[in-house]
Amino acid sequence: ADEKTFYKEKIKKLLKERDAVMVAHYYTDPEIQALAEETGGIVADSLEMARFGSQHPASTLLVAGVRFMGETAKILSPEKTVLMPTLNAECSLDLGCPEQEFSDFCDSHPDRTVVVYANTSAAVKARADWVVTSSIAVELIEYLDSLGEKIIWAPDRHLGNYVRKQTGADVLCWQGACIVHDEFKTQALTRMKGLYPDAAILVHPESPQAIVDMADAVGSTSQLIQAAKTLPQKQLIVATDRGIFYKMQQACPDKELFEAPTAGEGASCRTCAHCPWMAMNGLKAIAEGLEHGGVAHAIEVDEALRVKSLIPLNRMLDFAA
Ligand code: CIZ
Ligand code: SF4
Repeated sequence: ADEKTFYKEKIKKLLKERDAVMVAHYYTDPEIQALAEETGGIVADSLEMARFGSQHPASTLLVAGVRFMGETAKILSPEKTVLMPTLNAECSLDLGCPEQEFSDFCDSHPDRTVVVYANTSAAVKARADWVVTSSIAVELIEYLDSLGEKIIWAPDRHLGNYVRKQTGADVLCWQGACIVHDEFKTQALTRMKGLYPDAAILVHPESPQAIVDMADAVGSTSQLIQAAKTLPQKQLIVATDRGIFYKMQQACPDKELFEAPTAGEGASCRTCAHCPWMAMNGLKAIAEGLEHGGVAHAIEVDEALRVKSLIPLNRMLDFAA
């Protein structure tokens, strides 16, 4: 506890000295989210993180999340210093969609509009017509479908399938997956629902289709927090990273939240509903990032690439506005 207090105080001091503000994702650990709130920063999904960071007057952004979130912040705010606790916080969706292979895939379907999830590298964004987050995915694909466009969707196949089903659009999916959401298991979820028959099931659409099919509410992180508030049920089984419980419990303190099960009987669970890369954003790493900056912590994006990736990102922000 003393060590935690030490680092929290140090972070508060460094944030002031550096004219920095914390931008944290819902999936970071509760104490990180609490610190972001306490110091005037924000806890949000990747769309809101991007917007908040670009509009905030601070000259330095400390992004507690994974690398693509830091990159997005830098693309939108090149004049700002963007620091991360570690540059090794990856994302299986980003890793599973390498630039060259993706570009070749797009080249072989030149008639399709390229829509990529925010969980991608700057290089993959630069190849896209649109960037999208899960909070606006269905609306955007509906809109593109109404224009008669055929879609390439990358990288998350579950979210792509979900969007296809919701909109009826012609969607060709890249076959990526989130290692956290991919682990939710239907048999175990059915058993859990048996234990809590009155509970509502809330599901992020990066989860497998069979899990989505069991849901009372499907949505992005911010949409799930909203659903938790508005659904009448007092017990909620939640299939997304358990980091979200911090803000969800704040939003509905009277409700009981359960983690959806991540492994079938006998199977071992690799991630247990918590992203190992999000978990790298600890207090010590944040303090070090703010203190040292430099190549180990500062996000840089090549200027030509930045300008290219800014186009589909701005389309997303304009569409979502
Ligand atoms: O799974 C993720 O990393 C999410 C939900 C990102 C986001 O859009 O906030
Ligand atoms: Fe990527 Fe999944 Fe981690 Fe989100 S939770 S950063 S999608 S690996």
